[in-house]
Amino acid sequence: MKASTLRKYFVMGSQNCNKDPLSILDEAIKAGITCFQYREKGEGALTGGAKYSLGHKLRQRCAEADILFIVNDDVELFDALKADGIHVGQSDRSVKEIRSKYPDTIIGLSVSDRTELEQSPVHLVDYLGVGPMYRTITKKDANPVAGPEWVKVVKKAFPEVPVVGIGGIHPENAAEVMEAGADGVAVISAITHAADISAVVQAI
Ligand code: 3NM
Repeated sequence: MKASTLRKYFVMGSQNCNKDPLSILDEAIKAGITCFQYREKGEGALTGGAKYSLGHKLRQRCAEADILFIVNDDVELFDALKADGIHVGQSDRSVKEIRSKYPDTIIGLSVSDRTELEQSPVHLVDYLGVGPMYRTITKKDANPVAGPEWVKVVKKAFPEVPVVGIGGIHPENAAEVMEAGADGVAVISAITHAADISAVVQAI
């Protein structure tokens, strides 16, 4: 994948939204996001048919706009929606297993510290999600803040692998993450809770 595709990476599930997720995605696409991840997870998240149904609509919107559509964690949903890729955390399905079944799909992996990085099959993934950059209230079980320094460490260890920072990123601190060497920034609440989505996406 082209690293520049990660530049403005919007992550969202219905549990992050206080208005219609489809209209939020539409506004974000119009404003210039470069990648989208459907992350229906945590308190209040949809399950089963409702999760699929929203995913299907979001997937269609991304296909129409030619925006990469990534599914978080749920391999069956990724398959059913014919998503462009899947993003997994350390305790989700194994990267090796996913790669052997889907040789050509985009796989993203979250890494939060050196031990995770050392133990990860980085050669099998297309990009790394590194965080949390800053304090986040969106992910209740987030690891301790690693900060933009963590981007530098990961980029030094794997200069060829695209890296996207995540966690507490908003227009005022996004540049710091990019200056640390990230290829992009991934945000949830900065966009889902924005009074003016277009302004926030452009400012990022
Ligand atoms: N992963 P917000 S932090 C989904 O550190 C997620 O791996 C993280 O939400 C990690 O942009 C996080 O609202 C939540 O802070 C990001």
